[in-house]
Amino acid sequence: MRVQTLLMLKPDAVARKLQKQIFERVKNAGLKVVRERELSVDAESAAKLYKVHMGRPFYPGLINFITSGPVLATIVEGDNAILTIRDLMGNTDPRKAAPGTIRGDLSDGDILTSDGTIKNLVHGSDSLESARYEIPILFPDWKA
Ligand code: 3AN
Repeated sequence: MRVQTLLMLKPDAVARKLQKQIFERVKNAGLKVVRERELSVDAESAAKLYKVHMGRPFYPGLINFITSGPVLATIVEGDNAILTIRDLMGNTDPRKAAPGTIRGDLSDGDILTSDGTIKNLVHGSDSLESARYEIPILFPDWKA
């Protein structure tokens, strides 16, 4: 099924200028970046985006990290885009991410923020429901 998902390059990926390498992988997986927008995530959007993690020990650090610098928000489209992007990203912890994945190949070893949050380059929606919730937070004019 042709679907759209949110792929967000986090502040570490933007700071390291990994956009081209990541987009190349998206393209090679048969998917297309249909929208892109560099922005600073404000506290309100960050709280919406990470609502499911509220109350977890790493939540404050996660909010700090995601608001610490510009992100590159993208909408990626294609057959099975949600699962394909999740596979491309690799394990949440880059130390456990397989070779061939974005996190496995592109992490530089500097993966923890000063407060212990994992910096892992990218975020991708984990379900159709999450994509429909997350995309309009960063693309307010998006229609499902
Ligand atoms: P993913 O990004 O692989 O979907 P989630 O959604 O479970 O993983 O976690 C969201 C973000 O929260 C992660 N990308 C990471 O930055 C941070 N995070 C998750 N688990 C931990 C943890 N145990 N310790 C520190 N940070 C974490």
